[in-house]
Amino acid sequence: MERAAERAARLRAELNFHAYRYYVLDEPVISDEEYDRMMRELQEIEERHPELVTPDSPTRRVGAPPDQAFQPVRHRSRMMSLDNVFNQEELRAFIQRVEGQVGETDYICELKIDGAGIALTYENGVFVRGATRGDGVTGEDVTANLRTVKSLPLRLLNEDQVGFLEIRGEVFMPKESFAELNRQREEEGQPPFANPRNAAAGSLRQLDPRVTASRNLDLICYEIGYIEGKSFRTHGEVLEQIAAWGFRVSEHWRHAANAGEIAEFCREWIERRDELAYEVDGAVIKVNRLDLRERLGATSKAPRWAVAYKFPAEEKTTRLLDIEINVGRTGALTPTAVLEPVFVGGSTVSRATLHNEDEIRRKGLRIGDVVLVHKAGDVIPEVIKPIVELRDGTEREFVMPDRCPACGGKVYRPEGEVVARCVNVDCPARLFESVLHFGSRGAMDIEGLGPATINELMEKGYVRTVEDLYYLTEEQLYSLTGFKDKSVANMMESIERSKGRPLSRLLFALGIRHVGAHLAEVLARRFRTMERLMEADEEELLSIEEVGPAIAESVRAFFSEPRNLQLIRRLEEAGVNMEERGAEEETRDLEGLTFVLTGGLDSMTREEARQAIEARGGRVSSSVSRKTDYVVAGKDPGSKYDKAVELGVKIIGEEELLGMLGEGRPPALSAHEGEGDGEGERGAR
Ligand code: 3BD
Repeated sequence: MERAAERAARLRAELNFHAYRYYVLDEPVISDEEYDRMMRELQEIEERHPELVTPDSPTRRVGAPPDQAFQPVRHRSRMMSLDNVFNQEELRAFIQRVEGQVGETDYICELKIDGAGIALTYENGVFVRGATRGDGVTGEDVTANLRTVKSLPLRLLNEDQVGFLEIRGEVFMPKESFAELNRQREEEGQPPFANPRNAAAGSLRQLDPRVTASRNLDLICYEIGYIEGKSFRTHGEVLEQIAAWGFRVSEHWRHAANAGEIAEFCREWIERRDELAYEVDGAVIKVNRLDLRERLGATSKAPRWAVAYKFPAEEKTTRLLDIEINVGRTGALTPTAVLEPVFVGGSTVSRATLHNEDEIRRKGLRIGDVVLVHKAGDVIPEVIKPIVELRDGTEREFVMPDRCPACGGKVYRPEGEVVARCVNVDCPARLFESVLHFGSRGAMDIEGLGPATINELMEKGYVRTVEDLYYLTEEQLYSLTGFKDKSVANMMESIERSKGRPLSRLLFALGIRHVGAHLAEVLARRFRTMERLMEADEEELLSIEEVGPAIAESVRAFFSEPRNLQLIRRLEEAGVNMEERGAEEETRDLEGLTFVLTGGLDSMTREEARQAIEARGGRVSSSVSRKTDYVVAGKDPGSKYDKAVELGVKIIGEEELLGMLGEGRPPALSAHEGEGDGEGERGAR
């Protein structure tokens, strides 16, 4: 027994050391076979003597799922955000501000890894807890999943009596593993992750640690969140200590004596970022001396001693293989670039909209060109320009077809407009898009009505118009690929349920030009029934604050088209609701008040909050101004919160908002009286 305990302790220590050599230093000193042999021996001992298992045992990297998923964890100290700068000038302003306060100083430059922020707790040198950043104050306990990250030390190396330690860093998925994971997911019919950051965050939130273990996550650490009984003079010393404990620290951090050296670091890595195995979206510049950091302090969210220098959107070249035409719901023909897949700005791009014919001319694109593609973070990819020097004469000019590629119908481009449209109302591509939109979540929300089903319904001739959806028979559904008792019953049930949606959803679902989800609600609230809306003349429509001439005309035109009147009649005959229910007892006690929402709410999404406020006559604007009456600050509020403080706009929390939406009266306005419409969007333009 004594011998088994000693042997297990020795194996654990050796295995942890070799994992460090292999995963952190990338310099193994024993063979894989030797490592596996030791691991098996330890597993055998632990099986025979379960009482000998310790939390830092390498056999515990993949353990049982935790009893309850993701308990909230309050961080020892707040995990702050970082302010961003986007160019050299803003960087210099940051340095000037710092040095104006504490005098000339030096800095540490790090790469900003595009991953998920985490905090790791060690007690007496042993890893006991790992949490996501969350909103910076409270994160989620993902200990079991973090244990599977091979470069995470289960026990500190060279620990000299650190009772309590919290280390912060970034969990990330290397570019290659990300691409491989997405390939696999697409094969299995799962949606790909948009970028490596989402993939890392998603992998950390798996209920089963075995899934996390399969994801090839890695970890780079950069900060001590909390430590007992040890102090440091500079950030450089901190990074060296973190590395000495056995964590992976970026191999590219650099000391910079002045602004010039910082700029040099940024310039170099903007150039060299593709050499890295992981995605970076910028550099983090930090004041080196910890005593100066203390003097500089922090705002409510971010330290004043550090800043993120965001790298410009990445640009890559690839080949423009073809230009395809997409026919939208309104018949608009949108040319789409088909690209040789290229990894840019954190994801793989193979298609990009080219907007319209004029854009293609303006950029001078030809099919077959090598083109420059640009993508920043989550924004849609864009084709910037052709590399004219690389042409070999085989490139072809693009010509907009004069016939619709879907139905062969005539394409019409009105004088002065940029958009070419298929004018055939029965065009299958238009019908497909119309049906897809009609059943989508913000519209009639017909669960299970996806693109493949719609295609088949159209091919079989069961759906020739939108309203045909409500006349489908069980027999027809049984004839669809893969439809059995349960799927047929489910589909019938979701179609039936959709009949009860309020008028606002129906108006949006109809796809009337300029009538988006918001305007549909405005119209439904005002007219309450389809009948009343259909009777409304232009003048009445124009009397609504948010309706301008273009919208009024489009609504009138829609209801004067005989085909549309037939559509509505057949929907009604099928039993589709034509009223905005609950409109009678509506209270409009928030009329004239403008709200701005920032941060996450617990009891509802921001979209639900917007709808609830609007249902009571209030307005929700996207930016804070002096005309804003209330800023509703949820969890981890953004810059709108700071703006509200600056302008003296009244800030309320979720509780108070719920009070206003319930029985309560609006709390007293401290800053100024509400005066109705602020700045912000009007109508559809
Ligand atoms: C990195 C804050 C400070 C300790 C605050 C200066 C914002 C994500 O490689 N240093 C790094 C990296 C991130 C950092 C700090 N150094 N904060 C850093 C960071 N080398 N990525 N971050 N974070 C981490 C964040 N995360 C989610 C939502 C909002 N902010």
